[in-house]
Amino acid sequence: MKKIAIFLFLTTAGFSQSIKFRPQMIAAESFESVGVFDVNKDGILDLVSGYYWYKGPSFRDRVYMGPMDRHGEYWDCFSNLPFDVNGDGYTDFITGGWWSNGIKIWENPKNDGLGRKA
Ligand SMILES: [Ca+2]
Ligand SMILES: [Ca+2]
Repeated sequence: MKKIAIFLFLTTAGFSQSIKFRPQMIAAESFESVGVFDVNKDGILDLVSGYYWYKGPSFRDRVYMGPMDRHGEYWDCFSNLPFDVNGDGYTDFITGGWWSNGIKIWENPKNDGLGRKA
């Protein structure tokens, strides 16, 4: 089983100090990629991976976003690129996979979740 792990940025000040990382277990789900951006615009970075987003800073609470296609052992989400596609000030994300032969835009509906846009 694949596991999602991120490395937290633990620097305290300046560029002259060394950067330290520590692994943190987020969830046991297995997806192909993860994006990092502020989903709910509270000033805290969140994680988006597969059909969930995980609320920062603890990433313990997850929000289901909607169905996602699966092909064998792979999910059709080989990237999670944050971008405000519709220019409303809320970050959406762009994903795509080998089997979909295209890209998909998940539009941020400005509340506590994300939805799929054709
Ligand atoms: Ca946030
Ligand atoms: Ca947007």
